[in-house]
Amino acid sequence: MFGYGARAAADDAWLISNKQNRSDYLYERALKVMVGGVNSPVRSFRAVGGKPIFFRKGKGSRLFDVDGKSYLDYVCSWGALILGHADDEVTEAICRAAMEGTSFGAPCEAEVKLAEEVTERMKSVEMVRFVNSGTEATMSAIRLARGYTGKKKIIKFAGCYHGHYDSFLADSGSGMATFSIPISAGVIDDTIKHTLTLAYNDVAMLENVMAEWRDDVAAVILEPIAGNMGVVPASKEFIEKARELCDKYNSLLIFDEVISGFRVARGGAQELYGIKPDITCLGKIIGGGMPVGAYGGSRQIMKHIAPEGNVYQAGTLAGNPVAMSAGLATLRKLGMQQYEQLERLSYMLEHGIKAAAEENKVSISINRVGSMIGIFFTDSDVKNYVDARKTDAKAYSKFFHYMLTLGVYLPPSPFETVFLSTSHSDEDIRMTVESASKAFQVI
Ligand code: HOZ
Repeated sequence: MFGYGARAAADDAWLISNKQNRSDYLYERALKVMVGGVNSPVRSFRAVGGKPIFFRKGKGSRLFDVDGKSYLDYVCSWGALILGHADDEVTEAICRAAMEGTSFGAPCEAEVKLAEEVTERMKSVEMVRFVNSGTEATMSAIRLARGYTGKKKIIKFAGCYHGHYDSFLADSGSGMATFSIPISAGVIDDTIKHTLTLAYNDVAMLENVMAEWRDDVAAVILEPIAGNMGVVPASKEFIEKARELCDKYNSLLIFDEVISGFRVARGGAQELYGIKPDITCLGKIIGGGMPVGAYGGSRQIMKHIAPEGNVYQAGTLAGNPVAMSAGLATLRKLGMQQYEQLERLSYMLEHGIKAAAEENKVSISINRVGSMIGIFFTDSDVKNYVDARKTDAKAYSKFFHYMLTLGVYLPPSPFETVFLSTSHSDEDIRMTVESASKAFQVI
């Protein structure tokens, strides 16, 4: 039936006779061989209940599950797919690169081109080092900041998520928020004692703590537009103060733009705020859907990394031609017109959902920056993690499942971001708002 060969034919016969769908069947098999049936916690649906959906393919704004049902996708591989699924040019770039070899473990042309594209777009980034995930990028950025400054402490903010490196796994967003895990087991006190976690957007707290630890802070790391506690943008005052204090105390300012980089503007969130961080961490979009990460900054800082300096970091698949080509094809398609289109559609979605909620007397609060949207089921503004946690998680779950039955795939957690792609159409948005309106009537 699906053309998967003899095993699939037998499976199909079994599924039909047992009236079971293929997604549930795969989930059962997955549970036996993969922890929670998944390879990353949030996608398990544990936060919203029910079973995760197994997908067969994606094209444009749509995902198709293994049972043939299609969904409008607002996860977009957690923001990586800004052009939508299987964009023709990105796919072609991947295939062309793969046919000439997937990894050389040696330099290639595509990595030079992608580095040039990134440094041209982000003025604070003169040099870049490619890695294979956002976690690697932030982990390496912290090592660089410590090696460069000779200091130990890092300041981070509750609700921001910087990947799963030990130093970051306290009061963090994404899966840690979703599953209410304050500090990950396995992270030892000796490591976490050098992490100071403060309230996001709290200028006074940052000033006080920086003054208290004035000689010890290697870096302040933040998501300028937090996308892992829902969407919570930093205030301009907060970002400016972080820059000012890092300069004052000789600490490095690290922007984690793994999500916001090249999503909210051509030059990332730093372009919107007009602030230059010392180190920028990237991921997602710069891999065009392939695994990737990067960190970059001024020549002066970056030259401390090996082989020029003594901060060590390495990677077998780093800069591989497939991921580099996919990222390059993606960035080259992202000009002003694409950002304007994303803004227009995202505005339509934001206002459509707000109006539908109001009509149905459902309290929601929406934060949006470009094509990043956070929907909170609360009537108060959301400016930090404490505010974000006031969202009615049960209402979100009901909303999520109702939307799913209507063919709209939202993030399976109230603490993640709704992403749009350039493949989403006006009609997609209209259909989504209509669905939201129906969902608000029943939740
Ligand atoms: N941490 C990512 C979301 N911010 C990925 C979640 C997942 O795939 O489960």
